[in-house]
Amino acid sequence: MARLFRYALTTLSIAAAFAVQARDFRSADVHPADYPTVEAVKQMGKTLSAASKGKYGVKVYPAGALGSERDTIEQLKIGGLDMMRINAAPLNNIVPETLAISMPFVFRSKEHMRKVLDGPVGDEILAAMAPQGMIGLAYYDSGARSLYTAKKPVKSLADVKGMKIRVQQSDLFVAMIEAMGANATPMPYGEVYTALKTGIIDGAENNWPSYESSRHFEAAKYYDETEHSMVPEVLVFSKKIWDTLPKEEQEMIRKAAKESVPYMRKLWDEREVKSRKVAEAGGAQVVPIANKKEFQDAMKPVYAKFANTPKLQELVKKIQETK
Ligand code: GTR
Repeated sequence: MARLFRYALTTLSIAAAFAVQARDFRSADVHPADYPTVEAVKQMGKTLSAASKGKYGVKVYPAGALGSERDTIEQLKIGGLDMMRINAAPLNNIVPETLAISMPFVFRSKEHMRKVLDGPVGDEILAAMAPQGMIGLAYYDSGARSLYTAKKPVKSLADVKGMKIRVQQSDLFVAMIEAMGANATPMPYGEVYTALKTGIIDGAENNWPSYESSRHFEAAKYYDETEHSMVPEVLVFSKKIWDTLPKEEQEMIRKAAKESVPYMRKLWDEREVKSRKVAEAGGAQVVPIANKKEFQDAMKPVYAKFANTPKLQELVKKIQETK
């Protein structure tokens, strides 16, 4: 009898183990399925699934299926969305610390940027998201953003004057573009292609992979190499949902996110080269900027206005001092 009872118990616990439902965290991205950010989050899901023995995974909703970046911030804050991979710029107005890594020309190179993000400044900014209901997990690369324009190339600061340029939904980016003498038009990413095609805007600004994958190069053929910002991507988890998970599982998620970073960087480096080729083959013309310094000098009022607290000034200084 006792043996029978034990047998029944074992069978039950095996059944219970199998009954553990795999849960996929839903993650939003505005980029298409083959974009490095999307691929990297999928990779993170695989790592997480292995680490949690199938309890958790990640399902990415690409191509803006869950809305604009601003929409997904709102959903994530209330726990209607588990995760999002977004750019740091749309977080600028909500988490002021993100301004430091979004400032024009603050990073000297890709290596400098990676070093800062992998170090204490990067960690501090991720941690600053928590009071806003967001758990910053990791950063991904986003290369350098340059202007691209439809009707005429930009060779110098004077050429930007009076142009209507789309920017992300960030007051800092509005100020940056206005400091170049243009009129800034904030607008969700998904609306830019049509706005360029119909002439509502004269141009926009982004990195090579976005310029190519969004096909913006078809509507704005001059890629003007201003390289004015290297604002990175961030992987963010909903604090509302995070707080319901045990500590070991939170750590598992964080670890899986961090582990996807080198993979993403590899994909990114390859994609930057490939995207440039595709865009150029499709008619894009690279416009070199002979005097980048005049663009950098024009950003002084932007620093004065946005690096406007001791905290932000300290973060910017730490970034600049990172060797
Ligand atoms: C891209 C970035 C997106 C989005 C987009 C934009 O570089 O990866 O997350 O912010 O720029 O300009 O809206």
